[in-house]
Amino acid sequence: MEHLLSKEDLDFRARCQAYARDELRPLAKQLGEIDDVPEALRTSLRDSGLYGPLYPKAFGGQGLSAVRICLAREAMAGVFAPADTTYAMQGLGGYPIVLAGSEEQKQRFLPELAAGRRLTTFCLTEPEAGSDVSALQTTAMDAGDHFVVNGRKRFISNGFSADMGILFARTPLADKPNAISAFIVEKSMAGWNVDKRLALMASHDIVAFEIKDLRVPRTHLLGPVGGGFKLAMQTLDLMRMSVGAAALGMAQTALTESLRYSQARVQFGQPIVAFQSTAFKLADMAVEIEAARGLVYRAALKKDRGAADASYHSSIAKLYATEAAFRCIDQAVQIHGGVGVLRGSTVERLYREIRPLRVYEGTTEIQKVIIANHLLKAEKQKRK
Ligand code: COS
Repeated sequence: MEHLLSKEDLDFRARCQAYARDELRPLAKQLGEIDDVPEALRTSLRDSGLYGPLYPKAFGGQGLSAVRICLAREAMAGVFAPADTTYAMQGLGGYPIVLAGSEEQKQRFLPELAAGRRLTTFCLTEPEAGSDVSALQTTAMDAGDHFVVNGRKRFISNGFSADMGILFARTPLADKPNAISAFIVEKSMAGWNVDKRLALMASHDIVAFEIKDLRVPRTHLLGPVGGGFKLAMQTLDLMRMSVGAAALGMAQTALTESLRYSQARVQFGQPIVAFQSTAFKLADMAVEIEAARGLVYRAALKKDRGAADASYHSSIAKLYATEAAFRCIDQAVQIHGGVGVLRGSTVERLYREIRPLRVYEGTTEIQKVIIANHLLKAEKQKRK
């Protein structure tokens, strides 16, 4: 893919890799498995300047770039997954403001987010609305100068540590009873309470919210009433391909570890890499990683060039890269044998860390729905 990236993008990639190697790796060792965003991680990410590509230059960013978001996630995820998650949430919880925010909202929130002075999150999922976003039950009732929100949110990443977030709720209109709207919510608002911290199989700050009579000023309504569903979908269009990039980073670490281990580990009088059954696993991993890299960066380039089918390619990239990374990491565990299932080994940690990526931001099955719908729609247009 190198030839498709600009010199500036390649320089950015080198910066991300150096940051991951020199800053994040020691930090990961120091912090271990975590379920929040400790101050040391907040500060490190803030000082890295890597939030820049998530935001336009006019609001303190370095210019929104899907390619660079992917490069940053790929570099971070293989080294310290919680850093990658925090980064991704800064995108999911910031991009809706970039897309739909008023000038005032943009001026107020985006520079803070771009500089990492505030952490944000994306409050979409509910107990009864996971894959089926349109089944949201949280309501925001119009009370003139404010909305009153009641409901529940679940599986909200960075929900414990975030200072603010984008909340999606039903705003029933006479002609549109199922309308969904988006709001900017802040931790300081009374009624936004963490109900429960959830324990995932791998390091993750993730919570459930109980929302009781949360008063959200009208000035915090994001985009038009009823515009929330499309805004959520457009946000996912950008961020899904970057989940593929994170998977890629994890798979690459699994391959690097497997290359090292299989040359050092001797069984039956020779390094296990001398057995074709091991060498072929390494080859299979390399093929899957290269294929995933191609799909992820093609999707990102399409997004940056404003291609009409960027959403379709984002789903393809997310689906393939997360599934391929899962297969690679599983092979890495097999190559490592007993060490691979030893709690705390790198590949054991990756095995737990990769699994949620096939679920969050749309399961593999939801990506297939989007891909198939795109194919059918394109076919229909051709016939017209
Ligand atoms: N961009 C802009 N508009 C979009 C869109 C997109 N990517 N995807 C859908 N829309 C629009 C459609 O064009 C349609 O508009 P009209 O009503 O004007 O025709 C509307 O939104 C409804 O679309 P659709 O009928 O496809 O909605 P569905 O309820 O069938 O749901 C899926 C579509 C399944 C794709 C959606 O619910 C989804 O992405 N689910 C997964 C959610 C997810 O990723 N959850 C994880 C949360 S974040 S960790």
